[in-house]
Amino acid sequence: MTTAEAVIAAMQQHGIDTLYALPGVQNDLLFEAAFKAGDKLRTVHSRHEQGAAYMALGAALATGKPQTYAVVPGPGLLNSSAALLTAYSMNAPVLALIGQIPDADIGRDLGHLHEIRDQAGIIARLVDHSALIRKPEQAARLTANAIRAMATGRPGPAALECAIDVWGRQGQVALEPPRPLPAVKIDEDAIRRAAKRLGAAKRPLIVCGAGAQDASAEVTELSKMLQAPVLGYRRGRGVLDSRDPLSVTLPLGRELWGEADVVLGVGSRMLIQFRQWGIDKDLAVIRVDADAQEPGRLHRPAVALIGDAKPMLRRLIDVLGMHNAKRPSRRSEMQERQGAWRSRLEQALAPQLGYLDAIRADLPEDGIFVDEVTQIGFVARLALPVYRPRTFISPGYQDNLGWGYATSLGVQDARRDVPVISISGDGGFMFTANEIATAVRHRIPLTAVVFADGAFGNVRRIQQERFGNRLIASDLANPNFVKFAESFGAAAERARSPEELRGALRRGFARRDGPTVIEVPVGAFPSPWPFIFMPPIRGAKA
Ligand SMILES: Cc1ncc(C[n+]2csc(CCOP(=O)(O)OP(=O)(O)O)c2C)c(N)n1
Ligand SMILES: [Mg+2]
Repeated sequence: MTTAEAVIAAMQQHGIDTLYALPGVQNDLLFEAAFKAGDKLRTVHSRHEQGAAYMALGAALATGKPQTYAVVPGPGLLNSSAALLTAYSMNAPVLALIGQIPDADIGRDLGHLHEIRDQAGIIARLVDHSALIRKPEQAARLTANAIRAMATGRPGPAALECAIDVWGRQGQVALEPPRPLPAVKIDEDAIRRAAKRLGAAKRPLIVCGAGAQDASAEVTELSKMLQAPVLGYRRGRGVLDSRDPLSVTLPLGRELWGEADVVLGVGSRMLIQFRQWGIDKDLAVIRVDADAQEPGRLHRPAVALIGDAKPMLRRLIDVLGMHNAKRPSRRSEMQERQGAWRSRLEQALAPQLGYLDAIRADLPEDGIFVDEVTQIGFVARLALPVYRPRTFISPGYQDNLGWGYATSLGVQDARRDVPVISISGDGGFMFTANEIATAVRHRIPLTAVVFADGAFGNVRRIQQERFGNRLIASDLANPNFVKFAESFGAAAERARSPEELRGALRRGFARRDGPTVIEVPVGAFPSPWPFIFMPPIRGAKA
């Protein structure tokens, strides 16, 4: 086998069947191996390396499974780097295969095509696990190690470099079956302490982050046992079905934080809670996290349970059964409080809510919403009902403008069985609008909605409100998005109201052989920020 064939064989052994990629001479022999893999490996090529990397990220977020992208070194790597950074911050298992100049010349600064100083060092700052493949005999093992590292502890991306003259080298390759991940070690004493605290809590609250996405059943059961509201914002949405009155977002979550005596944080950094809302000695915090470093970063927890949320919460549920107090239902109280906040949101943010209601009405229960850094997105994080895990995909703390369209293509490519909606502003959409060509080429049936206000609207509003209307660098000259999308061969239409959007979405979701772009011309939206950046509600900031 060649090095490239060994990498692909190892990927296949680990269930990876798609390579998102943009080719170039350093990786020609990798693509030759991908060609030879035939039906066993789909190669989905993009029009810019950021597109390939965001697609791998989207596929990883939609499935929770490892995904791969391949790019040339130097500019190829750097073009993909914002997506790789986002994969790191989102703990997403994305494996980057990155080309290199001739093996013997790495580090010599000779001026080879795409040479970049210390590529390995740059990569090592972006991901926790990386390696350079130097011969075919190492290739399968290094690939397996990288894929394993992506799923071990706090998940995250990994990268493998391989030189132009190494991909094609032949050698004896021993393919080993994937090793099972180490079983989660459960600290029974810590579980007991957590169960006692929670069992005796008067007003418990559960805070979910992305690390809870695969523990939806357990969080739902705990919520019921404890009558504890479950707060999910951005990446924690959908863990508890929004139709459950105990499922809350901001700003009601902040009120509940202010009242709580015990909080169970599951797979969340809890930065908003500790840094914005405050903490005091009357609130005991229990953390469940795959990363042993995380729970103590901002505040010393009463109990830290280190390991994957699902097995950890399963055990906690078992033990809680022996310690839990009898509890009256909080259903009607929560229904009432949800209703009160909904009316306040409706008073302040009606234009955004109108569009979100239209989207929710036509997006099926298992359809996937991909968020962007745009006005509709900010309100979606607060108010779009989400019914299932992994159906609300939001960029997390990077909040990097322009991630949405290409990431959504990866989501839709990996989940062709459900409709996916991508929302963007006119600013963010143009970061990767070139990838409409990829959607057409690979018949990806994504429906994308572009809210066009002719501005980096968020920036403009800040300049209006805080800088005396001194507008700079925030107005946009837009294409006609309908004609633009049509010129690629995509279906496109314009919708001027929530009602028109509903019709357009229905047509988009029904079209399963190619992409749809819907332009929604809009004016300035009211500010959502008073509901997001809220003042402290207890104690001091951690
Ligand atoms: C990579 C990156 N660059 C810049 C920003 C700063 N930023 C935040 S929102 C925004 C404007 C968004 O404009 P648009 O996509 O049109 O959405 P709108 O606010 O108009 O709805 C900018 C420039 C960012 N979040 N990420
Ligand atoms: Mg805009």
